[in-house]
Amino acid sequence: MKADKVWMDGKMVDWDKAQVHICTHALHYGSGVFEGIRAYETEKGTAVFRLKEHIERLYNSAKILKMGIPYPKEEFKQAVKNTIKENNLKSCYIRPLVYRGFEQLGVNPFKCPVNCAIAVWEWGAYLGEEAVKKGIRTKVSSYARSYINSTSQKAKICANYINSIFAKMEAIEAGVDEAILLDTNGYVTEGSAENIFWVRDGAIYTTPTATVLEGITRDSIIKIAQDMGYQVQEKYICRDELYISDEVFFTGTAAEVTPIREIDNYQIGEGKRGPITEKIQEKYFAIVKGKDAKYSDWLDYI
Ligand code: PPE
Repeated sequence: MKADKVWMDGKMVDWDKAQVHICTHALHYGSGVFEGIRAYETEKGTAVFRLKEHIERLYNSAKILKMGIPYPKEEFKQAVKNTIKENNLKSCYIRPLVYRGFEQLGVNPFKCPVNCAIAVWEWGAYLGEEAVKKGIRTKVSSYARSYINSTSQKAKICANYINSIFAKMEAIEAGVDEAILLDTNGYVTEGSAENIFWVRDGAIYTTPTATVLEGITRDSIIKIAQDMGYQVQEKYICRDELYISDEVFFTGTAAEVTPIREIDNYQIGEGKRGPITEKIQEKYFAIVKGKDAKYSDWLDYI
């Protein structure tokens, strides 16, 4: 993983010099917020997918963590596009980070400056090329999604990801690809870094957003599926409903649309990518690559 330049507090810095002080507040306490965005190569050049919504969520995350971002949103959006241009990347993953920097340590963050950075790099299929076509194996985690009053799931806070990291480590050591986390009441929430959808009798379901990240891919998939004529409903379910679903899939900027073929050693449907998942996946990839004019509003050309 490497690119040429990283945008740091308004300046383009060499990749190898994009460093912070060891006493950076966020490094010790996770006091930062971030975004994950993708830009895709299209016939009309590189386009960032739903940049506006991602920047909106970044500013909302910062608001929840009481950090004022010292740039207007338009300027931040332009900085994202400039960073892609500066690195000459046709398609890439984009990681904006807003974090409490170095002034002093101690839990109180208010004395520390708010620093901003944007890194971009080439990142292929999150769970592997095979995963997109064949689906992945998963397990329900023994780690519950952080209790709703212990943190904020609406904010993409760095520290939240320790919950995801525990679940992911457990999944990998159990020999599967990804974890599915339940909430503290036992209801299905999401993957370590993906929202979850399931299909039963031709209808599509996903979890309500109260206890999960308001995924931008999730929102895109709901709209796409409805436009394709499917009914999409939000529903709280227990793990057993996933076991008997016809199809299950993950969505996320990094994971895109990834089919799930196994959960806790239960085969899901035919044990491969399901037909509805495949149709939605095809549509999603066509849209992000600028091949569907109906959704051109979602693309921001650099
Ligand atoms: N839930 C969580 C917990 C999550 O981290 C993500 C994105 C999603 C749902 C899907 O959200 P969206 O990307 O807006 O559709 N996870 C990001 C980070 C992944 C990483 O490993 O880093 C991502 O997909 O970019």
